[in-house]
Amino acid sequence: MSDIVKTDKQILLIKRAVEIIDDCYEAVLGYIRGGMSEAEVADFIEKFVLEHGGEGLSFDTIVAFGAGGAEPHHVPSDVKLENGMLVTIDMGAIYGGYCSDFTRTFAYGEISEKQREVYDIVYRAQLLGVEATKAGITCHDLDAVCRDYISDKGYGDKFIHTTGHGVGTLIHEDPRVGKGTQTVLENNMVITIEPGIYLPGEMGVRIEDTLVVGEGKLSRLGTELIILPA
Ligand SMILES: [Mn+2]
Repeated sequence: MSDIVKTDKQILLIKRAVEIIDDCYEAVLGYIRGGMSEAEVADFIEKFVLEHGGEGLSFDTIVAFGAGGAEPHHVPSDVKLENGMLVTIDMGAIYGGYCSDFTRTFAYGEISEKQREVYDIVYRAQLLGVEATKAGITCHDLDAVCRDYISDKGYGDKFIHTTGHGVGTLIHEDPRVGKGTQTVLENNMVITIEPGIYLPGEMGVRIEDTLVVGEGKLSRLGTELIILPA
């Protein structure tokens, strides 16, 4: 595990790992089609990362269609993409020994009011968490920013993991951005903000960025809902 406060050089490596994954996500949006399986999309991601300077994946890529999105650690399967599904992709690249971590959920075709509503809640919670990521806040309080918003909207019991974690040479490092962690954020710590809502058998939404404390989120990609035509 790397030190909790990163050096400028380490941060440059993480930024490059984020750039590779931003490029990869844009490529996925151009590649994905109805009838493809989760596993096919995961294979595309691995090839893309390796062909664009990544030394490897930070962790096994998660590609989840529809109800699969309700499992935070879903393993890509032969389930096929159909109209009306939400798609969650959680992936990271390693560059110079350092990891990136990135999740987006997007819509394929026509989605329901409920899917839009759940997306909007996670979207707003994640923006609040990104805004609150500043030196001086405790990890407990930062977790509460996302958790309280989701709870106020009625989905508190469906946000079943911590808000985030440190990132470095390992994909999960200190600090744990969760309830009870009294670590105070300092500039040049690198953490994720990744709230989610999971409705078993139905759907899930997670949105994640990697951030440098004192600098903000590293991805150039926004988090507004993208709807790909079916
Ligand atoms: Mn993560």
